[in-house]
Amino acid sequence: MGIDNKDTSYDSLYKAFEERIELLAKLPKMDEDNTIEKVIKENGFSRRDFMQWAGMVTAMLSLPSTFTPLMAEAVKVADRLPIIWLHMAECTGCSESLLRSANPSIDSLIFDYISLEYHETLMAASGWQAEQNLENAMHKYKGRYILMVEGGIPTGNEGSFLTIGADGKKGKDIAIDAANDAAAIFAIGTCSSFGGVQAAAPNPTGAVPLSKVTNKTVINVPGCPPSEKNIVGTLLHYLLYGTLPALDVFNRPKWAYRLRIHDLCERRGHFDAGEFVQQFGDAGAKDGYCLYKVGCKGPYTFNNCSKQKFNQGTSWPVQTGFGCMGCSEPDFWDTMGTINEPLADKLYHTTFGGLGADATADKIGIGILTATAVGVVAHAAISLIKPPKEGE
Ligand code: FSX
Ligand code: SF4
Ligand code: F3S
Repeated sequence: MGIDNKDTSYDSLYKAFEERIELLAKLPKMDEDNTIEKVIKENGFSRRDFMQWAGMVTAMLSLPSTFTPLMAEAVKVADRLPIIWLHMAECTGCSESLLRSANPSIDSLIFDYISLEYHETLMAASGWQAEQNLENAMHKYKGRYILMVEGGIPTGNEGSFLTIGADGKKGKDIAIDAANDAAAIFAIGTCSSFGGVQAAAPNPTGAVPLSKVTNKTVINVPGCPPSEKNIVGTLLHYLLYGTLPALDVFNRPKWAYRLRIHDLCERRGHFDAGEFVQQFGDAGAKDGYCLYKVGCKGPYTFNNCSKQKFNQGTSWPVQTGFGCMGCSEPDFWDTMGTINEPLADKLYHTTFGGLGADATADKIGIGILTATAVGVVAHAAISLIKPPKEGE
């Protein structure tokens, strides 16, 4: 954002956000009878809960707490932005994780409130009517809608592995058309961001990331699935700034994917002290030791799970006692396995082409290296493949 002087720039940023909210408020409300207050109240949340949530999102986006009331205002006008959500090749876990929890979080309620003009899992329409709805939404909100795509795009056999509707329209063509007229494009989940499970070797359908079929900028929000916070945060960031966020080398928003899982992990003290779970169920596992030796890929994975967690902050993979699988990294199905073994033990076909951690595999196993050295090596491997992108 080019912030030189903190106080002044926050003042001007605050003003810019206010102007943006005012502008959005002038756009037509999609459903006159709906208000965010109503949605929140009907689902058993108080205004206080809502403001606490707004404070949390404000902090997550690295904004000062004085921006909290503005965040709450921004949510109110979030229903002015029409959203088209496409499903390609995937498991629908991204939608499910966001929308189908037994106790909906405020994050998922935001999706009840915003204008999801087209979402195959949620809409009542089917068949011809559904296809018509998509065409209508793309036409009516041309250049103004946000496109969210879940799933990899099969391109093999000219894209015929994924066809939708009675006309057999190819998923690839639908995604390209929808991207052409979108104001902003978000790839939701690892499949859409990087290809995901269907792009894993031998990738029989030729599945590719969304960014490979459109020339427009795609913001990747990976994770299999991504947390509801990262999806909603990406939307609110766009809503407030009106521009795309600062991105890392894989086009992931830096505010969410800047740090490694390992950096803020609650078991990090045990890693540094050389205290590892050697096998599931052992004494170390009961004491919450580090899961590196039973396969945790936290040192190689950039995401905010260890801070933001899932299911309203209830838990996250490592807290449950199972290591991170690296699900927000490109090609993690092929490169981060075997799941229950350290990456360092893999001697072939690895993310880093045998660099860094791999070279030390046997040494870690027989305890020659200290835990700190493991950290240094892991870090070195990451630095080799992920040079930071300059500029915000
Ligand atoms: Fe992929 Fe989303 Fe994994 Fe599933 O659909 S990111 S397979 S959780 O749900 O795209
Ligand atoms: Fe946490 Fe995994 Fe790092 Fe251990 S290796 S500290 S469990 S992220
Ligand atoms: Fe995925 Fe690892 Fe987070 S497996 S959900 S990036 S802890």
